[in-house]
Amino acid sequence: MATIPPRPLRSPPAAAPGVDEGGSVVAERQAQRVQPPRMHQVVMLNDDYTPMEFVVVVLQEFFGKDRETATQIMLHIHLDGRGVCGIYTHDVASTKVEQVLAAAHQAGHPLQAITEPVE
Ligand code: TYC
Repeated sequence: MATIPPRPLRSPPAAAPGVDEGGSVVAERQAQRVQPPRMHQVVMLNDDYTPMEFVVVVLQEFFGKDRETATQIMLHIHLDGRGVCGIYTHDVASTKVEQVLAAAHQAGHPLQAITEPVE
């Protein structure tokens, strides 16, 4: 049975000329620049029904806040209508929102959270 020969190791093509050693026209290679991932903030919204204590526990459980910080964020949301709970990659932020909504739904509270791209 025929096997596929390994690809020969080659040095990368020179960037400047558009012609390689064999005379073929080659595409010039772009320097690769890896962008940092776009970040997303999880924003929690105020409502009139969710108990303050529930919000404080959610902020501790899902956002890793200590009790004092969680209380400050909760009071900020209560007074301002919304507040940032944390900033994450898109996947992680979406998971946090799902966790908050599931916990709120299970407890019978209308608490809402959303993600927003940062910048
Ligand atoms: N406003 C609620 C109350 O008075 C408390 C609350 C705070 C609700 C923050 C939601 O995201 C929230 N019980």
